Amino acid sequence: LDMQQFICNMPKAELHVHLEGTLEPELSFALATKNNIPLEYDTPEQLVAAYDFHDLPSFLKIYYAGMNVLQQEEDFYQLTWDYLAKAASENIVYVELFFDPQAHTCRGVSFETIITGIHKAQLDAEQKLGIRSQLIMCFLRELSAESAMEHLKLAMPYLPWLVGVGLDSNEQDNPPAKFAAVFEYARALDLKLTMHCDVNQQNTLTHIKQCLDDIQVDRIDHGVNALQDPALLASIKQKQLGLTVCPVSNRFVAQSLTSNEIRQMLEHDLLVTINSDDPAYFRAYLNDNFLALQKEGHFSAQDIVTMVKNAFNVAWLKDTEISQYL
Ligand code: ES4
Ligand code: ZN
Repeated sequence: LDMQQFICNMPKAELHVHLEGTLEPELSFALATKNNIPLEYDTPEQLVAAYDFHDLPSFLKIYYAGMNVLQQEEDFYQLTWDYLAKAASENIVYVELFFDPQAHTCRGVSFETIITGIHKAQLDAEQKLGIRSQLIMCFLRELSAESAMEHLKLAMPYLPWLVGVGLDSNEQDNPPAKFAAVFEYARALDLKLTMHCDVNQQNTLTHIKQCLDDIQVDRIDHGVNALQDPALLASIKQKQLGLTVCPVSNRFVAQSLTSNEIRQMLEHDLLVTINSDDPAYFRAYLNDNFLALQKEGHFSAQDIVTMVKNAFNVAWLKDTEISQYL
C-alpha cells in the first residue's frame, strides 16, 4: 500500500487551522504591492528563509508581523479562498477555520471587513469547490478579557456565521480562567468552545484542567500533555472530547512531531485528530502532516483511518451531517 496515495486520496476534515496561518509568501507580496505596504524582504523566497522559529513566542512574532498586508475585505476573501482551494485539492471536504479578529481590529481594520471577506469566500468555495467550512472566532489570550468580550459583542450581528469561539496565542501567564466570563457568555449564545493548550507550555496541566472543569470546553486544541496526568486523561475520555493535534507545528514549537504521544492517544482510545495549524508558515498542509507523522511513527492505514474518522466525529456538525461523511 502506497501510504502517500492512501493519505492524499482519502476524504478528510481539518479542525485546527488558523486562517492567518495560511497566508502564503506569494500572496503576502501581492497584497503588499496592492496595499502599498513595505515588506522587509525582496522576494517570497527571502521571506520564507526568514521563518526562524523554535518556540511559541518566536513563531507568534513572525505570524503577527505577516498580517499587516491584510487590509480590505477582498484581501480576507482571497486569503480564505486560496486556503479552501488548496484544502479541496488535498481532498479535505470539511474545515473548521480559526480567525484572530483582534490581530486586525488593532490595526484599524473593521470587524465587518474581516468577517464579510471570509464569509463570502466560504460561500463561494462551498458552491464552486464543494468544500464545506465553518468559522471559529479566536481571542488572543495575552489581551484582556474585556477586549475579548468587546469582540464577542462585535460578532453579535454575525452569529449565524460562527460555529464557536477559541483561545489562542501566548499562553504564558494567560490561563483559561482569565476568560471564564467571556466563554460562559459565548456558550449562552450557543457557540461551541475550544481553547489551545499547546505542547509543553508553562502550567499546561493546570490550563488543561481549567479547560475541562472550569470552562467546560467542547474540544481542546493540542492538549498533548494531558497524557502526563491520569485524572486529565480519564476526564477527556469520559467527556469524549476531541483533541486537535498538529504534528509539524509541534516540531517547530516543541521540537517533536509528538508521534509517540499520538500513538499513546490512540492506545487510550482518545479522539485524536491531525491538523496543520499554520500551514503557510510551517510549510506543510494536512497531507504532509499525516505523511510526516506516518513515516516517523509507522502508523498503519487503520490508524490513519481512525484519526480521519475521529475528525468527522468531533466536528461541530449535526449527527445527521456527520454520518454523511463516514
Ligand atoms: C498558533 Cl501554533 C499556535 N499556538 C497558539 N496560537 C496560535 N495562533 C496561530 N498559531
Ligand atoms: Zn493553533
